[in-house]
Amino acid sequence: RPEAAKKIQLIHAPFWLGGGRAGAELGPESIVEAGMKRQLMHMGLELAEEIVVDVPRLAAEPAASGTKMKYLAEVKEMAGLLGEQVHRAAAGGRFPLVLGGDHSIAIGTLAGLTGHRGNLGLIWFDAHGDLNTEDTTPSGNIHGMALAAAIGRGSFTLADIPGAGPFIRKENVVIIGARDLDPGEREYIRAEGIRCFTMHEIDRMGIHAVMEQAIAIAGDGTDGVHVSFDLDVLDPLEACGVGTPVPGGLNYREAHYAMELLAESGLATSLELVEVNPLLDPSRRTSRLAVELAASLLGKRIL
Ligand code: Z70
Ligand code: MN
Ligand code: MN
Ligand code: MN
Repeated sequence: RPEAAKKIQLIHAPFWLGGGRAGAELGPESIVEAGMKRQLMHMGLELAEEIVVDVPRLAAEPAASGTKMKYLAEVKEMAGLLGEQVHRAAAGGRFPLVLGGDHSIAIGTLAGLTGHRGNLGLIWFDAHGDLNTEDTTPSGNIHGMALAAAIGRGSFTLADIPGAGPFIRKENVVIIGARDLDPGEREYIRAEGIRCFTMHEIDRMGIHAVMEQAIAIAGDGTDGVHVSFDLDVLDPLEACGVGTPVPGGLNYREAHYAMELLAESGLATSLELVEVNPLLDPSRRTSRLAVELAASLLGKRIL
């Protein structure tokens, strides 16, 4: 079992411009209202004073920015500000727990984490690949390019964010739960041998074997592992409050079991929960799920 209880640093990243659909900026508040702090304290975890990053919240559609990437200037600003806070938390020995926001916030989280750790592993739970570039994106939405930026693919990468460290090595990246990949993403995953456990692999191997391999890949020679959790990896029947629902995702038990295995491994050094859009889920069930999944990753057990 992992060592002493960690001190958790909650960081709100109320940003929606990377997903192009308003409502994701309400995710952090919604997740806290669903009981995140209560739950973590109940588990005996220490909480640092939470941080709300002052990200750009409104923007006119970019005029003549000369790029297909929507709101690029705002994404860069957000990533710089978020990265600073994440770096400070990690350097201070706290466990960064970042609440999004659309998935473009991962660019900020990873800028901060790589600024502190030179060799980070990355587990990317997502229905999507988020491996598009300016040239392959079908939408222009930067949340669909966040993983590409992290590994240095494309014209906009982690290197464009002040304070970022080295790119994440492709060899230490794992995608879990993919079921909606664009042609350019599929081609790249095949050509580069990116480890991608699609829903097909999860059905074939079971979530236990998938997670064992994922933990081995992300942990191989790395000095920390970041878990980037897009709630749309879950089946929309379990979590409807996401911007881009895709049928056939992880069920409640698979997702929890995956988090429990990560807790047992003691490997995860940071977590982010993204793409919660409470406007699409008046029941707030998706936000409650986010709380429960974080709790499981941080060591909550049934017995
Ligand atoms: C599509 C694109 C995406 C999240 C949707 C969708 C990407 N591949 N990512 N929702 N989290 O526009 O690039
Ligand atoms: Mn995503
Ligand atoms: Mn540092
Ligand atoms: Mn997604």
